[in-house]
Amino acid sequence: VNYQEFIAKEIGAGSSGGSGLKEVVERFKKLKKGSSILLFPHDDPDGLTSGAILESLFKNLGCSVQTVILPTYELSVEELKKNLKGEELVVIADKGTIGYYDDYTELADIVVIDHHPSQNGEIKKALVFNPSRIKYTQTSTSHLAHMLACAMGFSDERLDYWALVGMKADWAIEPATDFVCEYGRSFYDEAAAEYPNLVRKIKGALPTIFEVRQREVTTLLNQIAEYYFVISGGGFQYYYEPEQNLFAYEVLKESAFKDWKDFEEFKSSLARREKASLIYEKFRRDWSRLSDVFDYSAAIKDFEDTRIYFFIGKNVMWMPMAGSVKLYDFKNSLPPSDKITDVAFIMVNQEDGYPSTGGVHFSFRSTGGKLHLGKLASELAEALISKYGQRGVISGGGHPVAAECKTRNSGAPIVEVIKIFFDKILAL
Ligand SMILES: [Mn+2]
Repeated sequence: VNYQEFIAKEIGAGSSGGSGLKEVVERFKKLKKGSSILLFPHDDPDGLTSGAILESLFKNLGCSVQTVILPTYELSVEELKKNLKGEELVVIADKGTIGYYDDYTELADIVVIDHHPSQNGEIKKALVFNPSRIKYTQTSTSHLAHMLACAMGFSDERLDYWALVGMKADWAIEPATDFVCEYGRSFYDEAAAEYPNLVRKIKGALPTIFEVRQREVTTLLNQIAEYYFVISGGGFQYYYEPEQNLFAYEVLKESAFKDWKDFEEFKSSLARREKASLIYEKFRRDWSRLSDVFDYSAAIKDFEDTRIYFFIGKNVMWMPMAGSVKLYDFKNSLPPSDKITDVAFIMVNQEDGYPSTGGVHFSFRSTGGKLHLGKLASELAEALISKYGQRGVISGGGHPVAAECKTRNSGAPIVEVIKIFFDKILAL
């Protein structure tokens, strides 16, 4: 099926067992010129590209859009109330499909566009477009936003490009190794044919943070996705300058799309490129120093087919990305065995500013296998919330092979938090 047919099929599936595309398209079709929208995109590259796509779509419909980018993943009721100025519709993008978002329907019409598995119960009142509501479906929110725009009859090359960057940054596609998630296949095949320079394999370049299965080839799309990952702080607030998430969003929106021939041409075409390259160069310097940070990791347990490794550190910037590289080193050095075929890596960082402005950050990564990391991360968050309260400040969840849990500025003491984690993991 081509992309248009794929979208038509998704709309045809409707609400009974569907992804929700139909209902959200119907709601968006009710928008009029001058309708006002409050948009909350996540502050990682997938969220920011989703935000740029949705903002373009709403502006194309003649609506006025207020976009609010916050450093937290879950949208709290306080932030909603603080920013809501009587807008007709609130759109929450790439910030989870969370049961308590239903409570927000008392304040405004709510649309959730997201690709994460549901957490804290099902959403029943707010409109949701999320194919993972039915069964776990790998994709990115940028792809879902692009589908919505297409279904509304709006598309251009910038939207295609943003969708690709978000998909790459969220690992929904890996052009360097020819991986494409099934749900994104029809879009990707058409986009790859239209923008061959973005996905052509490049040998001899520096491997990006996305080169974890191999280190020999990369693509321009990987380099661009890494660039936006770095200048946005990656949704982890790894900042060299204040509010880099807002800065990255401005760069994304103000830069024109061009059929760049290489990474240098891309960088020199960007809006606000001086500040952006200073941030990127600082990342490059720090990244090159990270190669031995995980040398003191330990295997703590085997769970069915998965060997679980553990690391704890302090002020380790870029931990989840560097850990993803280490994860495949672990997997490649597994002894041949029928039983253990996959590896999980659980990394803990005591963040800069702990305990007043930073907290404890758990990052979970696996190569596959039977351990569902998103479940583990959200169960850990629930255990911590039941002890320390502060839902939304303490949060956790994610995908089967990649998840996060953070205590932020809740003040939860790291020694206690680690103990709660080990009680959980050893009981598996
Ligand atoms: Mn995402």
